[in-house]
Amino acid sequence: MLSKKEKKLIKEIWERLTPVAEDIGSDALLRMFASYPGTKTYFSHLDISPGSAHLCSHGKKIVLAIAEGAKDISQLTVTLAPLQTLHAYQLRIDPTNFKVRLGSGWGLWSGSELLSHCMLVTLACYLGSEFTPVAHAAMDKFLSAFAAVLSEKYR
Ligand code: HNI
Repeated sequence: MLSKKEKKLIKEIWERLTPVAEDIGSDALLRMFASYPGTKTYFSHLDISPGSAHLCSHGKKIVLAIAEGAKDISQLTVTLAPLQTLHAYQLRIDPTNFKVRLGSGWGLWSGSELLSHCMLVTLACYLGSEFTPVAHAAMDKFLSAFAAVLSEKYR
């Protein structure tokens, strides 16, 4: 659960990042493709090389969707309903498709969690010391909730 203060912080961070949505989104995507190559298979119809038009426009869409969700976190399931349907039914992004190493054992992370994780790293790089432990913890919770909603409908 996010406190009122955390929700405010998250909203402010994403508002601040909206003008650089393209940079943030494409950086997070490139990190996901590099660290978890299996995720690239969903994008075989697009040119996802660094700096490409597809990568930039897709990166921007992702960040704007996250920023929109951050405006009213209590309404996340409502705001994300169309994206949930798209990812679960049309794109069929399998939430258990990606096996990654977690600590000493193998764990299963959903695709959206992978992207959330990469997004955290991107934010840390971009925001530097502004990305305080408090902001990090709040963002982690928010992105996990976001990812959970996106993959919830997959059967
Ligand atoms: Ni995702 C399309 C947001 C995770 C694969 N995705 C979108 C769109 C948004 C979006 C916004 C554009 C919808 C539209 O055009 O109407 N995706 C997000 C967010 C996350 C996420 C916020 C995670 C937090 N998507 C993922 C993951 C994968 C993924 C993990 C696959 C590994 N998404 C796609 C694909 C498309 C897509 C594929 C369609 C791309 C296209 O343009 O054809």
